Amino acid sequence: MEKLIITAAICGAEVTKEHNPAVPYTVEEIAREAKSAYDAGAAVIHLHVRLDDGTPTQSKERFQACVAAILKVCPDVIIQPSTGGAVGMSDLERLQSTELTPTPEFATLDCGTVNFGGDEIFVNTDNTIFNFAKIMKERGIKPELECFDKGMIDIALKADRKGLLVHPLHFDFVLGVQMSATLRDLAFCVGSIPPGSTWTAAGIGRHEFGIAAGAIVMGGHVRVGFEDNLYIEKGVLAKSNGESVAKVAQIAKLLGREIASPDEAREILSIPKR
Ligand code: KMH
Ligand code: ZN
Repeated sequence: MEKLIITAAICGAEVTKEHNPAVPYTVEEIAREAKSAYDAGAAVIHLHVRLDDGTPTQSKERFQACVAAILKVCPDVIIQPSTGGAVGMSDLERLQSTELTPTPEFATLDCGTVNFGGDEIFVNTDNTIFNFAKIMKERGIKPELECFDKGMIDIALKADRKGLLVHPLHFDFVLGVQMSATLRDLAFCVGSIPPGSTWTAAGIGRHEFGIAAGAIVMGGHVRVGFEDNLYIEKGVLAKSNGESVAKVAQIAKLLGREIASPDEAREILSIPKR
């Protein structure tokens, strides 16, 4: 089986130090968490950034500073900035992460509107999605097609039919926000994507490691990290993102799947090395 790409979602936009004191806010903390994940086997860092007080931001300058700090300690890692940002941000605000220098090689593209808990709605209209896809294609950024529900795969395929995506496609199935975190749902998602596509699965909260194990066995890739789950086991907070990545690497080892380096991940994802 193909080597396993581990993505570490080290920060997110919703979790805070009140939830887990190791959640990074400052540039230094973000670099520390990225390095802990990289050292444990992460090839990709899914990146949100914050102001020093923890407020989520899509500021280009803040992204630029965090990317530079991460690359200093993880020189070959793939950085995947979020274009989702936080609930309520405008499209223009969110798109700042596609305007970095050098241009990111990878970024998320959220493929639909999601109920984000309580009264929160993460809005992605068709026009937003198609516009983001167009901009990412023009800038040569590989999109990770984030699907929080099964119908979002169909929206991604609509963008594909419009010629807005470059093959092979890469999907991230996020299970446990809107669609249930079951292997039945994951299998449906995997069976719904074009042949030759690659995919990652992210299980939210207590589903993180079960979904990771399922994805490892099914030949997909895995995302873990504080954005998705703050715990290493029931009732025990993870000390770092590295601890969560190391647990996935251990599961992969037990199941006989090797871990991909960043360059191997580029090859698997068809991301040209710059
Ligand atoms: N923070 C969520 C509202 C992404 O990174 O593209 C959106 C999110 C998805 O995390
Ligand atoms: Zn995210």
